[in-house]
Amino acid sequence: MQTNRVTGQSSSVNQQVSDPVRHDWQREEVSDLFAEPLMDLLLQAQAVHRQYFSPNKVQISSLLSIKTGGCPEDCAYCPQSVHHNTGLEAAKLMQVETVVREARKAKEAGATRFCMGGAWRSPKDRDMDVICAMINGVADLGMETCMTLGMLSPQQTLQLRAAGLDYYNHNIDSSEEYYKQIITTRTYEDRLNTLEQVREAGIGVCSGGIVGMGEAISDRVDMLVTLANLPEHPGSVPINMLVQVAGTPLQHLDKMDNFEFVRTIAVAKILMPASVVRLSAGRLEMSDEMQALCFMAGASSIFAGTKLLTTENPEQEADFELLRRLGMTSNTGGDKHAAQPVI
Ligand code: SAM
Ligand code: DTB
Ligand code: SF4
Repeated sequence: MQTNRVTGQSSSVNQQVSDPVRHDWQREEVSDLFAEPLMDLLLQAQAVHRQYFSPNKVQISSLLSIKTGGCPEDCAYCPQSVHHNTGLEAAKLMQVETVVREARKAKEAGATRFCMGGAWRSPKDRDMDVICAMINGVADLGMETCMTLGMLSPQQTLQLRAAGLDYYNHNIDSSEEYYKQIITTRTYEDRLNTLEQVREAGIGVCSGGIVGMGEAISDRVDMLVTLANLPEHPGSVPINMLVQVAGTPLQHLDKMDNFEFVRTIAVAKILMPASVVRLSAGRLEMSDEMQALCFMAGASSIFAGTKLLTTENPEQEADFELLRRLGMTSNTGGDKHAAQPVI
């Protein structure tokens, strides 16, 4: 057994720190990672993170719902589904100027990536020109662009690529097994097919999931193994803590153990060391200390701004104050690709 050059420790699991980026993760070894003592897991994840990223930097993204509510899909977590009575007011596709105005505000507030979300099963072909104009308008501000619009046809994927879209967000959400209990109107395979199409078109992939939906640890293992064994690791891996919205079927679930959430971030980082793991939805419910543990576990990106898509997010002042107290800085300035890995 060798001593790891980064952690100075000598377990077989710790040896993974110096492994190159892998695509052959086995469920058993990933289950073992989840079962590590928390401090060992955190140390490994932080060591892996430091091999690829500047450890005291956080990238800031900002979200905008460009088409809200009225979605025909039945995702049990989502306030935007027509199947749930959440009292959300639906809104049609926004105008390009409104979107660019919001992106400019987000840039001024320190965001380097602007993520636009549409509550669709898949976008309509007739909306694609407007969507591409949004991409152009936001890119002209010098920001990275991200869209999340549901399933895409091959032609729509190419249109997004031609418009210069940097990232497409499409979450696998959970394990294949648990997915069936959360969504019945599409399959896991549908999800993987869209991801493949996006990847093959050369658009950056942003894909992660939600924890705290009542899934077992083995579902978190399977979700992360699926992501890590894709032909390429997603460039961004958002880990969302379920936001329990009144009127959705998941509203009354018991809250998950915070440390289990931190573990999910840490394991995502160890499996996909060169990817940006994003501490995504659910931060409003998290203490400063918990968020600090998530950064320790290798999260290096957050959504800033008081709104996610339809639910609340912390005040930006509070976020900057937290980063200041932790001696961390954000990659402000709006330069494209500002959150680069260190190697
Ligand atoms: N309709 C498109 C789709 O589902 O791919 C794009 C928008 S959808 C709202 C984007 C992602 O938001 C979902 O895949 C899910 O992971 C996340 N999300 C939605 N509701 C959430 C909630 N209540 N808590 C945490 N994440 C949520
Ligand atoms: C992601 O993984 N999380 C963001 C973004 N990608 C699109 C969305 C979170 C949505 C939380 C619920 C809401 O605000 O509607
Ligand atoms: Fe629709 Fe996306 Fe919400 Fe599912 S997650 S209901 S597809 S908006």
